Amino acid sequence: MPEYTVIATWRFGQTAVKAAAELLHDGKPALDAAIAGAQAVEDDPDVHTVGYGGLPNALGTVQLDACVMDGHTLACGAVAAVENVRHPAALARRVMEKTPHVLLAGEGARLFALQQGFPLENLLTPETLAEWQKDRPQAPAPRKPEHKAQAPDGGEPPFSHDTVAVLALDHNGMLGGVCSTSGLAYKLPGRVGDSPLIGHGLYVDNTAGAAGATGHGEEVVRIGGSLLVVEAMRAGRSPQEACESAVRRVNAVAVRRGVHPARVAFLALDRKGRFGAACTARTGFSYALARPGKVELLKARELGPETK
Ligand code: SD4
Repeated sequence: MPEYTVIATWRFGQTAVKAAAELLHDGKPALDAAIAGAQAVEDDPDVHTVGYGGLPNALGTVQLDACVMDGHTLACGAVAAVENVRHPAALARRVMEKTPHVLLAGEGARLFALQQGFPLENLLTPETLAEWQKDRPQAPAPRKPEHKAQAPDGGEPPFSHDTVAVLALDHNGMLGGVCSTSGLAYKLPGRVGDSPLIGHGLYVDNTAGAAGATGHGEEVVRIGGSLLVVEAMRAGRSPQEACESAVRRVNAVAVRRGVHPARVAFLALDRKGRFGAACTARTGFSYALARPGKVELLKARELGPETK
């Protein structure tokens, strides 16, 4: 049997890869493992950018985005701007398995959750409520992306938005992936980023590889980020080269639009278990890796617009 491999975004990705590795170790499918990994982060109230305890939108409501994708069948499902559902990745899987659709949004996603037996709950914690009350915008206008919340790595620059993307390769050589987030803190109600959009926040295809994104969703969507990474692997680039090529594209577009610096990161995994990650300058992106017998936290290569 080939070795399993699982990678996940940010420092809290360690929680995800540990949970996913337990399933992969037992021979479970990649998608099951990736969802279990994301769910462990969704459940963590101290992660203020994913699931329960995620920072709310401008109105003080937590709206979550998530998607899942199976690399063998290209089956996929997603939910966007869903409220009161703690496990949006699991709900995205139900969209994939129980409906003819790919994406359910807002109230429709919440009603579907109810119909599927998901409990509806308040996702604000005392901490995120206090934080929102303190920083409450006067009008429901989008805040600048840089917010004074600390980066999960405790380093510069401050980030108020981080997504968990989990990419897994199982013993059968199958790839599966998940992306789950509360999106930008204090976003406009109804704002949807890259994370629930197949091809943007996540793309998984056994015939080429898997990729996930984190960072400013608008900049990821603009370039079709994760699909771009996967197609670069299909064209023969390694996962590392593919991530770097997508970051270069983000940088070039941001410079062209005069909005530099964009803060975006990609990670990628192929069926040989090769992986890679890259991010734009000063993003400080770290990611977690689990393979049999080891869990590591790695730093992604940073590329500025001037980097060749
Ligand atoms: C979004 N990409 O909603 C997500 C947020 C994120 O690091 O990943 N931040 O735009």
